[in-house]
Amino acid sequence: MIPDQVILPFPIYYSNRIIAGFGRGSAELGIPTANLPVTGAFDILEPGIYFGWCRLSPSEEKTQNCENKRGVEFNYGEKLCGDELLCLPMVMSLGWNPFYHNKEKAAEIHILSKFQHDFYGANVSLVVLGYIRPELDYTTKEALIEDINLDIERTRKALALPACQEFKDKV
Ligand code: RBF
Ligand code: MG
Repeated sequence: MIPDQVILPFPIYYSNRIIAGFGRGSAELGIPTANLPVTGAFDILEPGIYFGWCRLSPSEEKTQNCENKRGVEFNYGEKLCGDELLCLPMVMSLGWNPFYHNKEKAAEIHILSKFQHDFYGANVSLVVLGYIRPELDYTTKEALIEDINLDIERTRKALALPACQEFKDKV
């Protein structure tokens, strides 16, 4: 069968605001992710694990931009400070999370950096620079976590290359 999603050329630029996710990243996997609306390029892009750079900033627009079933508190990024506002490395999962059988395509980024507070509603600009692997199903949560840690390692190595450094601060 012909896949219904396409492979796009890198760099892929994307801007939007952070939405509420499934509440599993931090709580269940110990790997926090910031969720993004699946719009524009992410709507048509082939699912998989990607890496690139991202930048967060406080949003002037103080309206919730999504359904918020979990009732998370939106601070619109107003607590972001210091290095949290720099261009930072990120690894992105795009797709249906086969391990969790999601019904909708989700885009979520894990930023390779520590944050003092949540930043639901913050602005995010990012550039996707490369593809790592397809989304996979796993028999255990531990196996998924192990692969995510490998993705993080690969992301660090790839972003250290001059070809990727070139795009730092372009978002
Ligand atoms: N979920 C999957 O079901 N299969 C995967 O292969 C997978 N890979 C991921 C790789 C990275 C780098 C990240 C950040 C997440 C990945 N996830 C994957 C999504 C994970 O299940 C999700 O972040 C949590 O369930 C929280 O929504
Ligand atoms: Mg999340």
